[in-house]
Amino acid sequence: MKTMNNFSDKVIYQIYLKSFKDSNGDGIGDIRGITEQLDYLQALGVDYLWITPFFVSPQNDNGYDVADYRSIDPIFGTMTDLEELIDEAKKRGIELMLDMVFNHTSTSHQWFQKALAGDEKYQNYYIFKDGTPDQPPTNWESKFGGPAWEYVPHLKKWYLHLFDVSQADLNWENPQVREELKEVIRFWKEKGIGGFRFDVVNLISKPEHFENDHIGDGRRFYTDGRHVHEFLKELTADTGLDQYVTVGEMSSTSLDNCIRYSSPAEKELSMCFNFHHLKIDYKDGKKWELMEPDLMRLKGLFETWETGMQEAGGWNALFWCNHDQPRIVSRLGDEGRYWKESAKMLAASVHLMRGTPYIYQGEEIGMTNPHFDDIHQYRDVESLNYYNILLEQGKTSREAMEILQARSRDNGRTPVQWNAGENAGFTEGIPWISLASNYREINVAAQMKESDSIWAFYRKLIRLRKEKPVIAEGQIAFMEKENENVLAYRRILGEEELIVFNNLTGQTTEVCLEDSWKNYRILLTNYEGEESGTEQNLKNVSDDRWTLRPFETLVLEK
Ligand code: TEU
Ligand code: CA
Repeated sequence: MKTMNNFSDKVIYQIYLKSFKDSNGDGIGDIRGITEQLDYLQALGVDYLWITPFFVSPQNDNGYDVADYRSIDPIFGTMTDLEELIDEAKKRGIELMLDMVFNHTSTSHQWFQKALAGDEKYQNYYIFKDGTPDQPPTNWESKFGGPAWEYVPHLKKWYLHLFDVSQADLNWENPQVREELKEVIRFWKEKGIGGFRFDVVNLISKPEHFENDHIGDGRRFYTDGRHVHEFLKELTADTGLDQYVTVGEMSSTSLDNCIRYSSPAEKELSMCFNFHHLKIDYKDGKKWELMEPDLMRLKGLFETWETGMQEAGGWNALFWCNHDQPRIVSRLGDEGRYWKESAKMLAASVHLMRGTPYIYQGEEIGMTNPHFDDIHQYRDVESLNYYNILLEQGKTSREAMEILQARSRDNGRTPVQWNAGENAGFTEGIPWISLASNYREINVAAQMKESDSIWAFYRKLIRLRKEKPVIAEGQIAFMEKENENVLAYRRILGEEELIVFNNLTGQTTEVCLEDSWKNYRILLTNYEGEESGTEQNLKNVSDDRWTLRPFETLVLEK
């Protein structure tokens, strides 16, 4: 039986396979590359590796366009390589979590190919609508830009694609589709996979009637759709997924729905990703318009989601970074003077909350955005589409480039910087995407040598979660609510208590101290040379105010 305690002290590490480690010199990260680095991951202390899709795919969306759910794309290796990885990982106490892209398949998938050939059974696997070329069924937009429908002249039908034109949405209303997908889960369970991530799984249930959206891009008609909870319950019950760690990626979702997706009593999923906290620098909610981060909004969202999930028994996935996001140190931290402090502060601020922390490859060494300044350096289909859309909207190429430098998904996809050698030790060939040029300073080898590196700090946070039940299971309550500069909360479990302050800014700032806290010990700070001073406390402080330094994290323990 799944209980929250089975995974509350676990930490999950995300591997974007293409950019993690290349073992054979073709410039593309691969499964054997992960196996080579298992000792590194064990030293860091993570429990699960979420690996982005390695299934056979045309790679139009780097593997999120799956053409065969049961086979490994040869560019990433073989089934034998994967079996070896599973075994070697288990030896180190690490489980694999696979990425199930079940909202859509590649149009190269044989189901779609049969549909195109006229087979009605397989047309019912997708969302085809009769029509004429001049009139798409609705005015919905693809999340990668342009219309969400594509016309197939010889069928006289349109098909729905919420993402790229080569990613056709599956018809979950068709029970045969649901059975096919359950078989995929059973197949990977047999191989010894320990968990699953479900890509945009809150988009799987489309409406009964398709209508135009006059106020948005169509998402309100299919997000957290009418049968999504039933479908997830059925998938979980019929494949025994409640015994596994599962996480759903929830696009533009709501708290109420995420409570249902993740409450143990509902038996849907273990936890949810939501992205509201990563839109606090979107001007008017638009990803492709820049704005300074709204820190009050960030704090408000954390409070709403943390306390809302806690009250109703839901569970959050905690994260800043993934393969779709720019690097957090470049976004909310400081790439210069306070690079190290800000990277550590950002780490502490989410790792000490209630939920399961995710670390995205390279985050643990403070990797930054690459600041590509030539469109030819970009690889991502979304970035390339939007570059053109921005130009069409009248932006200059320089303005469009500035936006990509801040917002492109490729910012998080540059190769992991392993060492100061050629190509940062990622490949002996030509990397499929350029490296960030700072790899001689920022790399794993350098960080592992240094006792108070960002890497060492992440390792400490992972260890603390395992040592201190108050981190894994404690209640959370937010403090300093009116203070724009500081994200602060307390964690409580029985007699155990933590007080956590994070200065989100590059300036000094003050927080309120309660008298009793002055006897608490300092569990953690992120300033050089002070992290091991655990017997210190604030006893001699006479004031009820305390000054935090730029990007300082201060954690007091009762
Ligand atoms: O992403 C879903 C998603 O909606 C966003 O992350 C999206 O890429 C971004 O907001 C667009 O601005 C998932 C995967 O994580 C992503 O890599 C895939 O491209 C996408 O689904 C389609 O499978
Ligand atoms: Ca390779």
